Amino acid sequence: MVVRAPTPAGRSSGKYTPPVPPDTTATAPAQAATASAEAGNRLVVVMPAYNAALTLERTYADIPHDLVDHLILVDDVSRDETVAIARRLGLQVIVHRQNKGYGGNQKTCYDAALAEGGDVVVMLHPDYQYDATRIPALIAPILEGRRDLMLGSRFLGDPMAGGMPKWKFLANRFLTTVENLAFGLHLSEYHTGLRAYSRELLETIPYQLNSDDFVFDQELIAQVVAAGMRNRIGEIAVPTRYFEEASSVGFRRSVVYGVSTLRVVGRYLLHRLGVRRSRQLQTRRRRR
Ligand SMILES: Nc1nc2c(ncn2[C@@H]2O[C@H](COP(=O)(O)OP(=O)(O)O)[C@@H](O)[C@H]2O)c(=O)[nH]1
Ligand SMILES: [Mg+2]
Repeated sequence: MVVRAPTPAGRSSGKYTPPVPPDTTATAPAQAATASAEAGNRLVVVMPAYNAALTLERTYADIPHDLVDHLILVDDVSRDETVAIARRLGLQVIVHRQNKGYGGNQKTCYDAALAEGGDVVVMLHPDYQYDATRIPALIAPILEGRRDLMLGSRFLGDPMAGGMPKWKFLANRFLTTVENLAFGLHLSEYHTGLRAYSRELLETIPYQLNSDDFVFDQELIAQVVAAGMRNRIGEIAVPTRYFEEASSVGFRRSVVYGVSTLRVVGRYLLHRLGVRRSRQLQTRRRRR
């Protein structure tokens, strides 16, 4: 069921976009974001939500609304007031009939963002864990045409200072090392809940074939690498906060996630070596 809330006045679609001269100089992130937004790039923010009532308003308040054209929240059958709060805030709200999981939720998010004409799509967890005021810096390299996937990294800063438990820190370091070796990348982490994508990337990658569970995020990065877009991935530092509502994934689920991530790496390597081709790792269409 798709429910569209009215768009609050003064924001979003239909705004006048004055012509701007071509930008030939390197710009600060906020300036670059503003200039490109004025040049007609449509920024859509998606929030995959599950029981986010206690944190949604705070997350929403930190979003740089002057840059954002459209906001979508996909609710995965929350048992709290997430949907009512999202509607009150004026978001487009899509409600799953059944709980599909974190990956299934993101599939709906990206389908909806593309249908809404997003040129740049930001995925933000609505649990107030990631500093949403960093969105301008996150999207700047995409708007400038230098990147197609941007990750907001906790590990370029000090995640333990933000309260990340030590065992999560160590597990993240281990998985990141394995993934970097397999994918030929030098990322500081792969497991963040603040990301930005270009439209071209979302149209190239068959994300619909991915898992409905948390490992969706890792499969997507494997797909980007397999599509030959390794050098189109970038990252910036994003401060994070750890508190009860921001972190529901416990030890058992994390172990399942870790094993699933290693399986993704294995599948990628077999595909690369031509031992077992994976349809999931083939592109939906040729890149421009
Ligand atoms: N769709 C769906 N999303 C979930 C579920 N459990 C957690 N999430 C979402 O997944 C994201 C990451 O979970 P979270 O508990 O914050 O993980 P952590 O911050 O890495 O410990 C959050 O935005 C949650 O709302 C679930 O069962 N289904
Ligand atoms: Mg979280």
